[in-house]
Parts: sequence; C-alpha cells; structure tokens
Amino acid sequence: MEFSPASLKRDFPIFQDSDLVYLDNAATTQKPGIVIETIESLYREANANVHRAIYSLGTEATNRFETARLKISKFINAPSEKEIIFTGGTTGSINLLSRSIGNILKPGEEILISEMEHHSNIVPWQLAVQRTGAVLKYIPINKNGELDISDPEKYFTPQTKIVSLTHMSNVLGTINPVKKLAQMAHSVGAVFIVDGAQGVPHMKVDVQDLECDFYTFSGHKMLGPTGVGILWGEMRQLENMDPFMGGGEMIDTVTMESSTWNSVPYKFEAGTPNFAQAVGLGAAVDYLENITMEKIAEHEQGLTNYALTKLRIIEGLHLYGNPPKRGGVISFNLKNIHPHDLAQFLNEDNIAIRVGHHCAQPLLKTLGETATARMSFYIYNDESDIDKFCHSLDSIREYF
Ligand code: C6P
Repeated sequence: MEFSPASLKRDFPIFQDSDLVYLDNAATTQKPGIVIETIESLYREANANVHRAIYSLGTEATNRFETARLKISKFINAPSEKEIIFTGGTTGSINLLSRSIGNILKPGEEILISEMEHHSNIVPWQLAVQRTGAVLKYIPINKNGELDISDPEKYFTPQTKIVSLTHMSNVLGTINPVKKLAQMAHSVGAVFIVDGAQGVPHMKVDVQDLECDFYTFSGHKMLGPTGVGILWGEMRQLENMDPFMGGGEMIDTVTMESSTWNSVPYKFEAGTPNFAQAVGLGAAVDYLENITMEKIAEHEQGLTNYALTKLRIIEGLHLYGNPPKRGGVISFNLKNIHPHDLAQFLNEDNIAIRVGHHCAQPLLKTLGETATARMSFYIYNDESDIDKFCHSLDSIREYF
C-alpha cells in the first residue's frame, strides 16, 4: 500500500472541510472514523459489563474486550495476551508499578531514571522513595540530548533495583537504546521498565526483542481513545507482584477477614474496566497495522529531516537537542518571541503546536529554559504542513 498522508487524512473526521494543521501529536493524536465508530457500535450493540454478565450481550462485550487484548499483545509481540493489563494510560501503568514493585524497596536501594523523563516517570518514583527510603538517581543527558551512559558503573550499581526510562523523549525526540539499557539494568539484577508513551505509536515495538520486563503506553497517542493504556509485563514478574488496587474482578475469594487474588491480568484490573475504550484501541491497532509501523516510522523520519532542514536556516531559531537517532518531535524557541505568544499567533492560522514545559520540568531546567515550542508529527502530517508552519512563522517574525 502506497503511504499517502493526504489520503489517510480523509479517514479522520476532524480534518474534513478544515485547514487545521495539527502538530501536537505527542500530546494526543486525532481519531480515525473507524475508532469512533467501533466505540459507538459497542455501546449501540453490545453494552454489558464484561466478565460478569452471563447473558448473550455480556458474552459479546467480553469477546470484543478480550479480542482487543489479543490484538494489542500481537502488536507488541507479547508472548501471551494474559500479559496485557488495561490501565488508564502510561501514567496509570507507571503508578501501578511504583506501588507494586516500588513498595518492596528497602532504604538505600536505588531507582534509576533519567533527566529526560516526563513527570509521569518521575513523580511516581519520588512517591515510592518517600514511602520506602529508597534513593532516586538520574542519568544525565549530553549536549546532543542523548542519555550520557559513558560511565555506566556510576548509575547501574549493585544497589539498583528498578530502572525506568523513556523510549523516546517527548521534548527532544531522542530515541533511547532500550535494548542496551535493558541489558545494563539486568547486569546489576534490576528490573527494566520502559515508558513507551512516545515509542509504540511511532515505531515497531517488540517487547521480547527489547528484553525489557515492563513496557507502558497510552491509547490516545496512537489514534485510540483517551482513558485507556497498557501495562505489558513479563508473566513471571506480574505473578510475583502484589495488586495495586482492590475491588471487583481482581479477586478469587473474599471473606470478611481477607482475600485471595484472581490470575494475571485480572489481578491488576480492579473494578469495571474501560472496556469500550479498550475495544476502540483494538481498532486503532488494526488501523496502524494496516499501514505498518515500519512505513509510519519511515514517514516520520522523512518529515522530521525535512522540518529540521527548514528550521535550521531560520535566523534566531534555536533547536533543543541534536540526537542522531530521533523521532518526530522538535523543540525550539525563537529569539525575542515568547513561545506562548508564538502558539497564539500560529493558532490564528489554525496551526496547533504545544508550548510550555511539556510535563518535563527537570529536563527544561537542564536546557536552561522554562518553556519551549514543540512540533510533533503523525501519519496524517506531510510537507505541506511544515511549509504552512514556516510561512506562518515568517509573518510572525516580521510582525515582531
Ligand atoms: N506526554 C505531551 O504533550 P498519559 O498522560 O498518561 O497518557 O501519558 C503520560 C506521558 C508519559 N511519558 C511520556 C514520554 C509522555 O510524553 C507522556 C505524555 C504528553 O508530551 C502530555 S503531557
């Protein structure tokens, strides 16, 4: 199938009869009609609580829900669909881990993250440190915006029990060498977690090949609905973990005194799951697979190179980071123009970008900034979006 952003765009209701240039895909992506229709059809045709109702409607809802789980497991090459846990998103997945495995840390044991993490992969670990007396350590970044692992023994120590790192930076676009980092974590006996919020939507992810123990991501950043995300975990790890939340469906037996747990993944899915969103995410996965992740990655790579070439020649434009291996995220600032003013002026031309700290305040501090402008791409963006953006930027610079 020929990759054509213009024809893909026709699948997205939000772009119909609109000149919207949407360049805020790292925050959330737009939804193709098929995802919206799949959720609607679940509510119209098969709405009943899953894993509880034994009437036909309940069986149908459960089948659609579990089919989505299977699709997602195949999408990331998980050995079993039982290793797919539905959460509310990346944030929910990492908080689950910080409670379940973070809580068993002993004082002085170390959690290793990095300077380029999103708040969702910092704050849950800070909370775990407060609860347990463990220590939080950060891998720094170098001047290109890559993780500086030139002195690994400094960070990966016999005390390191948990390593949790982003697959791709939501500010710099840096793609981290996840497999190598997993091997470093395992060499000191630590578990390795990937924040894949900006990974899975943009490249082929094979959790077995990456050798990670856990991989987390959000549905809404990959054409799926909000309110659903995934925690993938290696079965042995999941079986050894305590549940994070208690409630319906996660139990085997409950007495007045105590309870025993259901099997994985249900042990981690307390309460009525977000099954309509999960089914919607299944449709998003079908859509992406039909295009293929290889073509998506290639397209974003081309678009990023095109944008960088154009941005580099703009006088007074400063780009943050220059990682050799990067995805479709570019952060920049324009001399003498506050990024918030810039975003407002671009909005006049119906161009959407994100400005601010991008929920990565420690990274922004390292970069010496409180805010940057950020453009981020997806399947429906093409060179004409970048051209419109650059044209608009020219008029804004003239105005200022
Ligand atoms: N980044 C951005 O504009 P949630 O909110 O749970 O779906 O995803 C959190 C998250 C975790 N890790 C990374 C690397 C992320 O980029 C995000 C979300 C958005 O950059 C919204 S703050």
